[in-house]
Amino acid sequence: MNKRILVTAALPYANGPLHLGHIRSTYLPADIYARFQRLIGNDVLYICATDEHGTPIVAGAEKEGKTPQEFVDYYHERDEREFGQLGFSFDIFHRSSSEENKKMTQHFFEKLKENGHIYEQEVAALYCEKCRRFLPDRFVIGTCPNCSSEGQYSDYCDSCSKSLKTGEILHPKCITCKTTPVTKISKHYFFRLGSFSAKLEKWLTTNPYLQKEVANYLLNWIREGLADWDISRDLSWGVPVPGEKEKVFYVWFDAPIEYISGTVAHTKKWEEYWKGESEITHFIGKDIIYHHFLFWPAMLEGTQDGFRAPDKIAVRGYLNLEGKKFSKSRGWFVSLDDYLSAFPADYLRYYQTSTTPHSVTDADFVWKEFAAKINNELVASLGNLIHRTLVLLQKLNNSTVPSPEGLEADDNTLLAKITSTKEEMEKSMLSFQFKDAQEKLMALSDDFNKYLSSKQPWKEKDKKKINNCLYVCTRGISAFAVLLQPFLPFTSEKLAGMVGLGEKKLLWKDADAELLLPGVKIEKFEPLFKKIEDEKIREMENKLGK
Ligand code: B3M
Ligand code: ZN
Repeated sequence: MNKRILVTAALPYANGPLHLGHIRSTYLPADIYARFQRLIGNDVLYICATDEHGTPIVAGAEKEGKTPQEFVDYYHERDEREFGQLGFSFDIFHRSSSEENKKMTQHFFEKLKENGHIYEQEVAALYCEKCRRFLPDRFVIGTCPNCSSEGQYSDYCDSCSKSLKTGEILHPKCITCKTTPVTKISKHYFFRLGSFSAKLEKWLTTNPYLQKEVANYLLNWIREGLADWDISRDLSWGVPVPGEKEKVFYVWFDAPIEYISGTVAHTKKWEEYWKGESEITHFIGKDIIYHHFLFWPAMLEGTQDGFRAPDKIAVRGYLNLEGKKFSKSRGWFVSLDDYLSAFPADYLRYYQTSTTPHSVTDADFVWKEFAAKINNELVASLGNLIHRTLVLLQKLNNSTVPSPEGLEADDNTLLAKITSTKEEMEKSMLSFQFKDAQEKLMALSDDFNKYLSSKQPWKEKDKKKINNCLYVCTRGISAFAVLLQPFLPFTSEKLAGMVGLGEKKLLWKDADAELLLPGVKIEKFEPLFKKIEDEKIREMENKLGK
């Protein structure tokens, strides 16, 4: 039976270039999952978009002398292109500033208000009389009360790495005109998150798919008491609050709603995915747990409009770069652009998956490790196996897939191994254990290499034995063309094309079937992977910190 599966990946802020950390925690695992679900025949939608509101975007645009619209247009287009180059198979890559999202966000607000989950309260906020506007944290600089460092944002000191509360900063100034702001009262809208505590606690303790380590963390927060959320901002860029002038929703209010709005923009049947029988799965990094496990389910439930809390949320940890935090300002950074101009997308996919278990543990991106993984595993095992097989087929059987005849025990054992690998991988994939699944795939490649080395068909005199060995190896090739798809889509496409399976719709269940029929000719082929040279790695290492 076909299941409906909705997959989302956290929306990247349209305020800077994507880097390798984003890929590992979110977009790659979500893509592997979406591709796999399609391969097993499910009805999948993979939704993503740029997150285009919020003060960092307004601040970023001002700094570059652009309008917020121009600023987000640039990053939306750039993110979409780079994600495409990495093979991310979104059904739609939408935008949180869209008409659909404006409508849906306002609808959520109206429903939540109607149901008594929103209240108004006056708040004291900093206001610049010269610029005639309220100043969000990012628009106020001053002296850090902890380390006396000057020119710090009012919410965070970059020099002592401490978060600051509103009003704590000393000698506050407007970032634009350097005037000292005044305090002014402003009406804000609050969402009663606290009143959802019991419901959220129940959901966290009974949903079997949530990671235990994450759920426990959240239960502690709930027990400490959840504060209500101020969901409005005095700003002109964002989704307007109905009935208000110069007030928009807080970016974290409209951003998750865009998961729905993107679906609306993609299909008229959006309600089947969000309200009907379906599996709603979010992929996120661990820094946004609070928003997705508390705020978002409460918003969904609070509408009483047929929405429900997500079914699954896969959370992953951060990525460091050569032992240190990514930092664009310090040049300790590898943008996607830098990566893609040096190496194939599939190499990154392979390496990142190999360092990412289904947990919140952090990982380190190390150029030398990256090269070793590619060279020792993709090149030396899988690439070598496929190339050796095709060369032997050419030399020993006129490039033609032979007919098997009287297969022996070791031949059959290996064929059975394809089936068991497929089944075990499937279990891992369904439980988000993509690293394990990829390792199983590579173990199969190692088994094939061992088989080929012990069979030595190039030395064999018995034509029947040669044919059987070549036949078994071609079964391996077609299996890899299928099983590689979620992980290395470009490679699997190339491989399928090379062996004449390019036109065929390959399904997961057929991985252990005889896809390459005896008599089929495979004449044109080339190595799937290229060895990474030390020189190239040194070049990448030398770019860091500059
Ligand atoms: N734009 C990015 C982040 O904090 C943020 C995610 C929104 S998901 C609805 O990683
Ligand atoms: Zn000002």
